[in-house]
Parts: sequence; structure tokens; C-alpha cells
Amino acid sequence: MGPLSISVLLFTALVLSGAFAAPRAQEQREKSVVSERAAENTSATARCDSGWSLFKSHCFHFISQSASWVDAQVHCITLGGSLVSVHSLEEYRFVQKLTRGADNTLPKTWIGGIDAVEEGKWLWIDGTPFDFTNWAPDRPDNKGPEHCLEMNFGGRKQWNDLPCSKTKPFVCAKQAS
Ligand SMILES: [Ca+2]
Ligand SMILES: [Ca+2]
Repeated sequence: MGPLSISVLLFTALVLSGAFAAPRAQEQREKSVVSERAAENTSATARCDSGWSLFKSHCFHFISQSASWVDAQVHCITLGGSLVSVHSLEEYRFVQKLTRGADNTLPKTWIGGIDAVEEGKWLWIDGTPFDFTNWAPDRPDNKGPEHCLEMNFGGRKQWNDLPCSKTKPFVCAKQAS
């Protein structure tokens, strides 16, 4: 075997061992560190996809097509998010604006609250604390029973519990990029 054959064999062995792929992997690791740092600094750089609206660190999207609560959540997941959770009156007013129709009405709309696991113990399906409520008078009343949360209910457009199989428009939310 001559020197040329040995170099060809050596080169082939290096390619097969992935020696030349290593710098690319390193570059990808560096890129992901940069994007992680960018994500930490969302206040300055937060952005939403087209059709989504930014509030603080999250993007929100109203879907006017009606679905059951669980189908709504599945749809939000396919968009990279979850049914929205609401943590302040300011945030509620923001979400309400997204639901306002061309005819200026506020349709009853699913958001991410459920008490399906244990009656009366309300959770947000995105896992955030249930730290703000805006129930309509005498709600939740669990008539049905009712384990899912609709907004824009009653004269003051507040919250009501409703059977999860009812179909409503819904609001998804996801972390801003
Ligand atoms: Ca209930
Ligand atoms: Ca109810």
C-alpha cells in the first residue's frame, strides 16, 4: 500500500468518524446559547408571529371558529401554545379586546380554566397559578355539571363555568419569541 492509499484511507476514516462534523456541532451549540440569552431578555426583544398580539412576555391569538374546550386546547397546542390563562384585570381587558367582533360584540369564549380534576378546584391548563378570577355573580355554579371556563358572560362580560363539550371560539397564548 503506497502513501497515497494510506492518505485516502485516513481521510475516509476521519469523515466516517464525524471529525469534520464537530466544528458544525460546536457552532450550533453556540447559536443555541445566543438564542437562549435572547429569550431571557424578552422585555426588549419580545416578538410575536403574524396574527398574534403581544402582552408582556406572551403572544395571544383569538380563534373565532367554535370548538369544544378540549379540541380548543388541542388546537392551541398545535400552534405551539395553550388556551390562555389570565392573571390580572389588565390582562383580561387585553384578551377581551382580541375577542371583540366586527359588530362590536364580545362573544362568549373559552379560556384555559378547568375544575375537571376535582370539583371546585380551578386550574389553568398551562400550569400557571390560578391567582386571579373574574367570575360573574353567583358563578361558578357547576350546573350540568360544568368544569370549563368561558369569558364574556353576562352583563359585565365576566366568567362562567360551562359543560366542556359546548363549542365556543377560544383564545390561545404562547411565550413570545
Ligand atoms: Ca365544576
Ligand atoms: Ca355555570
